[in-house]
Amino acid sequence: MKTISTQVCIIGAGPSGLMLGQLLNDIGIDTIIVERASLDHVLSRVRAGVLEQGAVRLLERAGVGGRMHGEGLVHEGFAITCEDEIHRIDLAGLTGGQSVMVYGQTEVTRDLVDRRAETSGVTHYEVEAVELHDLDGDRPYVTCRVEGEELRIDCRFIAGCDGFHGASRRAVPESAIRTFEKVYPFGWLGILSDVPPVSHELIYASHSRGFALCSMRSMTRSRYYIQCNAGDSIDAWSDDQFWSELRRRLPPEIGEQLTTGPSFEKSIAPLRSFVAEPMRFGSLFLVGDAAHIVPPTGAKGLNLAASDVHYLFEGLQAYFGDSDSELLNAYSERALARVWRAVRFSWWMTTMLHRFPDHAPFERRILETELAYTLESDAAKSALAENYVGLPY
Ligand code: FAS
Ligand code: PHB
Repeated sequence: MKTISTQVCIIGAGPSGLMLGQLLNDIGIDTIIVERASLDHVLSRVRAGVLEQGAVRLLERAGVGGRMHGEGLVHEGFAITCEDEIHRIDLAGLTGGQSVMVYGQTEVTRDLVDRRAETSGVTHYEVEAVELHDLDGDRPYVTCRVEGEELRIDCRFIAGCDGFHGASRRAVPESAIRTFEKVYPFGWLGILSDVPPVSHELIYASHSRGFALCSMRSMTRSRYYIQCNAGDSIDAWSDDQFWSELRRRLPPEIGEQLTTGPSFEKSIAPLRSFVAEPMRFGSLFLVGDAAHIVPPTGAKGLNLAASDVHYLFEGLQAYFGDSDSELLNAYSERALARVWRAVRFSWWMTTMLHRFPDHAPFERRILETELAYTLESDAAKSALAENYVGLPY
């Protein structure tokens, strides 16, 4: 078996792994990324669309702010519709001028992949049989198969950036990990279509037929979602059926403006809330979706990956730069404090805006009142806005 060594072995070349790898490489800390999928597959993923300012700043620090600022859209508000009513949430006015950046995760990933190549970062794609070893000691290692050859990677730390279905969290003894989970009784059916978005800002639609979201990737490429049954297949949804259902969930004055066209991407994502505690096991640190999942309603998944990376990067920088372990030892507590606030917000927005098939009339009335109160109260809208733009790191 061939053996190589690095300071930090990163498992997963999604946003978490690529952001962390770039920040570390840029200050001279050596990393190797091992990724199960092909580069093409990694670059083909669609997923998130909204970046908090903290994530924007982190990406700027990683040297990938150029195209984001050139092509991304700064949004200072969004709308919530309730049947035929339209309510704008003035993010900037409610948060002293803060905004979010609409820039697709696909583009973030492309920018990070290109930057890593420019700065000679080592990434192995299509890696098989990744296993983590000796997490309890200070000489952990990863074994895997690269192009049919067995490889051992000796390192000081392992960053588990391999998402919800990855190997990292599974490498931790069950007795050492505590998980919290809520699975929602519906999914999101999403499409991409090269048609102009129906509005210049996002629209979160609460309707008796179900939730819908009007988003975008640019002013010529729309990203739309409708709440669907958890067991639905995309084969059950033609483009015409999708457009017709989306239009029925929007106020008529918006639905009439909808430009439809062929979808070139169509997928159904299940919705769950999930947190694993703690996020550190000896020399292994769990980052991003490897440690937590949120329903996309609050646009927090990718943004939590960014704040995890921020905390872990600070810890590794102090450890390798000043032999100071304090921030590393605080990683899990710091990250989880922000994770749970985003998990709460994402659960709250999801519960308030979706229709739950198993809710009794009382629950339904309570949620209708939650939404009505939120839309009429400046205090409630301020709380919504400060969570949506992102709580401080
Ligand atoms: P990722 O899952 O993105 O990346 C993990 C990487 O590890 C992948 O490349 C994977 O191939 C690799 N990997 C897995 N197992 C491995 C192994 N054993 N060895 C090596 N590599 C391995 N968030 C939002 O904010 N808004 C959204 O609309 C939204 N939509 C989503 C839709 C879907 C279908 C999914 C799954 C997620 C969505 N998310 C959304 C959340 C998403 O954006 C994540 O938060 C984000 O991708 C997190 O990034 P990572 O932590 O890097 O995990
Ligand atoms: C998206 O554009 O994909 C998107 C935007 C906001 C969300 C979820 C997804 O809350």
